Amino acid sequence: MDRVTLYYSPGACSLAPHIALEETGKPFDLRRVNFADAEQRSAEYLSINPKGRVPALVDNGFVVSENPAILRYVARKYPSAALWPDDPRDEARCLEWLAWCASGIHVAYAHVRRAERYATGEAARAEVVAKGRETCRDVWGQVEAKLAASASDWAAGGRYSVADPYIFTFWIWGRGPALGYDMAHDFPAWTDHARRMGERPAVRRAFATEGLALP
Ligand SMILES: N[C@@H](CCC(=O)N[C@@H](CS)C(=O)NCC(=O)O)C(=O)O
Repeated sequence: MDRVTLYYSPGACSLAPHIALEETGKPFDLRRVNFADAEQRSAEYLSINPKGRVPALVDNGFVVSENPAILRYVARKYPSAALWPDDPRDEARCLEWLAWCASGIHVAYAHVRRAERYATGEAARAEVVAKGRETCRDVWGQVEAKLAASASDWAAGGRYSVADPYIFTFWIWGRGPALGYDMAHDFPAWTDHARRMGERPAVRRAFATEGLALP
C-alpha cells in the first residue's frame, strides 16, 4: 500500500515532517523512537537509519533521512498539498530556509543541547554550551529579522511551504528548557508566524499526537 512511515521523537526536529505529512491529508504511519531508552541506537533502528537520528521516512522500502530531503520528498510525492513553491525565487527561498535550518539553526542549538558531541571534558563541554548559547541568541535574532522584514505570512514567498513547519520547530525549541527564551517578547515576528502555524488543523493534529502545547 502507498503509505509512508515516519520515525519520530516527540518535540524533536521530526516535528517538521510530521506536520508536513499531516498537511498532505494522506494516511501515514508514525513510529515513535524512544530516546529515553536510547532506541535511536538500537540495532533495529540503526538498520533503518544508521545515523541513529530521527527523522527517517520509509516509503515502501525506500528510506530517506535528513529533514531537507524528507520535506522535499513529502512535497514532491503529494503535489496536491502544494507544499513546495512553484516560482523559482520562492523555491530558492524555501531551499535557503531548509539548508539554514539543518546546517545552521539546528547545529547552533545542538551545541547547547548536545554538547557531548563537540567536546569530551566537563570544562570544555561547558564552554561549548556557553558559546552555543551566544550563537543561538544571534541566530534566533537573524530568523526574527528575516521574518520581520517579510511582507508575507509565510517563509518562502506568499504561500505556505515545508519551510514553515521547519522554522516553527525551532520556535518550539526556543521556548523550551534548553534556551528558555521569552519568544513572544524577544522574537515577536517569529511568534506571529508560530501563532499562524498553531491555527492550522495539521499542526493541531501533530501537536496532539506529540503531546505538545500550542503557541
Ligand atoms: N541533520 C539531521 C539531524 C537529525 C537529528 O539530529 N535529530 C535528533 C533529534 S532533533 C536526534 O535524532 N538525536 C538523537 C541523538 O542525538 O541521539 C536532520 O536534519 O534530519
